[in-house]
Amino acid sequence: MNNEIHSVLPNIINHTLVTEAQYRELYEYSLRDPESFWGEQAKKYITWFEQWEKVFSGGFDKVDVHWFQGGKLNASYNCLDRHLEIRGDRPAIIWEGDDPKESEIISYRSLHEKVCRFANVLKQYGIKKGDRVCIYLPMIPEAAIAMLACARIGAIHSVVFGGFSVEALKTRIQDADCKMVVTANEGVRGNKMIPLKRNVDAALQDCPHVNYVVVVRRTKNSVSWDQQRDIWYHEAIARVNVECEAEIMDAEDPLFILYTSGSTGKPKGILHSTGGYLLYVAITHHLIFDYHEKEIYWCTADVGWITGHSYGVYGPLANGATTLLFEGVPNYPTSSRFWEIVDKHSVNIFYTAPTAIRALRREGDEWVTRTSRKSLRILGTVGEPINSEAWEWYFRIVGQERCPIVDTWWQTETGGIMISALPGATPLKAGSAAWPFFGVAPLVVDDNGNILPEGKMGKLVITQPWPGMLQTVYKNAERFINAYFREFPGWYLTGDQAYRDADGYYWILGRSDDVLKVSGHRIGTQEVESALVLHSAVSEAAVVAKLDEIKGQSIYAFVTLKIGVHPSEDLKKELMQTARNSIGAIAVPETIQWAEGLPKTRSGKIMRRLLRKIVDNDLANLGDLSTLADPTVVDELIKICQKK
Ligand code: 7RM
Repeated sequence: MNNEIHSVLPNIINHTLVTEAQYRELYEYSLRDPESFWGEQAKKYITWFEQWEKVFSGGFDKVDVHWFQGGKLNASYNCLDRHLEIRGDRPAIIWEGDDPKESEIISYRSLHEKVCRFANVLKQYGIKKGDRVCIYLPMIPEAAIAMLACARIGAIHSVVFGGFSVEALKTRIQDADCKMVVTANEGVRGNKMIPLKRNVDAALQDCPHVNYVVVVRRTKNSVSWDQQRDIWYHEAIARVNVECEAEIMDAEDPLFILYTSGSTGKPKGILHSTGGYLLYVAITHHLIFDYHEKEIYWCTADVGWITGHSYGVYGPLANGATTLLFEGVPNYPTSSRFWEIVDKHSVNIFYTAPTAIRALRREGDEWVTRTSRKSLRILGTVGEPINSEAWEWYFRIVGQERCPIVDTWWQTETGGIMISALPGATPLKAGSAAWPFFGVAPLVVDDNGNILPEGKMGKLVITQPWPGMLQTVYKNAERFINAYFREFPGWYLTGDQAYRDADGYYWILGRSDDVLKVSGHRIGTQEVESALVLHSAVSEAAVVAKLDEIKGQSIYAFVTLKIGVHPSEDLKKELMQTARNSIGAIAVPETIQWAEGLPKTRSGKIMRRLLRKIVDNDLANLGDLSTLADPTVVDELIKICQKK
């Protein structure tokens, strides 16, 4: 992808926390003696009620990893209480509403009080340590408050992105067996209303274990109400005490579940721990964003994704930072919105996704250059590879060639950033995520697990445990092993393709499995296929990625209709609606291609590899066709795809 660019950008700032030489020394130490390294960091970054007995034990061979066993702490205490004395009046959250006229600043003291109150509400309605609470909220302070309130009493939150459909919400509530849902009457994004409460009502028809629904009143519009089950957030918090002691949690007690797509089956409930996770997001937030006291930090990700969890809420708050939460979208009211917010709140560190950068670049420089952005110091990206045009634009136009860019590679499963530059310590190469973070041991291997030389593309694996890693797949230990440790026993399989260059920089090229990244959103091809075949007209569907200039990838669906069904534009629309209903707007195929037949192996497996090549018009590299059950299918598909 970007392998032609090898220009190393000299450092434009100094990382005052770590230098390049220190990075190298510390990195080597962190791998040689992880116990000492992580033990020291755990003392530095986290306030423990009781110290651990062992920093870590077990390993990837038996997949029996434990971090900080015996240690006691509370994530909400670390994000709130311990900051009160030194920075109680400093802003913890700056909230910027969808409407530019709406914003709010919440101090650490005030956030602490709000969290304690809501924690008492949770208790009042029967939520106990270990219970699961579903949070289906827009980007409003109550999302962070609800997360921290769960953490405070030891309940496990499962945040579901507000853009997910009724069906997707339902299956997530059921899988985690949630006892409560926290939602809003409506969400507001780009001046459009999102019927969150209505979706919850519909989902709960099939969720008998949910006893209560707490509803934040975000808009004035009324919603239907179940007197026995529904509770207004503002009424409930007014009725309870402001004091709520933080529960003493084990380092290995789960903090949250977050569902993410895999290459097969339904989304997986990724389970994260309290101690290891919090330490990992705190240290990475501090060092990778070079965070300094009193700086304003903004991560644009929704709390419904891991980036919102780790770098919108837990990482920054654990470090006593000011984190900005934005309810809206980059192009409302205009395409200047991001940069207007940067100026309005004097944002110093800005972290977003390549897809947003590309979309804004297309709108023209004028939207950016009319703003000052002088407060900006560091820029970050995450979610997918960043192409060189987008990188250059971000660097030159947004950052005025003053701000280093940290291209951060990581996953829902890794908890925090795994490969990234340390701004000012790592010379930058546009398009490369650069070097592994402390304690992270990546390797690029071929399909047989042979270590590949520099410059050779292969599968990216991680060979040593790190504190932020997932504990398991919720209630599915077998799937945990199969998805991450089966292909190469002893190593964690990332599912990404990458290579390492001669300077030790990692270049992440995309997924090596059937997972898509559409506008940075992770979607399993099989999920979309399962959605499409729900339609009575569909016999079979195969979904692949098509390169997209803005979204990175778009969903391209090959659909075989049942005998006697006639293809039509209306039917295409129905199928798109089926995907929307079953998953959400992010899963709607950009293209639906009718196909008489799909290329299959003789054992009946769809050869998506071939479909990808056909979609990308890479016909010279179709590869071995001898395993095809019916080779004429391929010729037929090439013909119809080329007609477009
Ligand atoms: C944080 C997040 C994970 C997948 C991962 C990659 C891709 C993420 C980068 C990237 C290239 C990056 N979690 N990915 N960051 N690819 N460069 N800097 O996105 O679970 O939703 O997705 O995202 O394929 O495996 S995620």
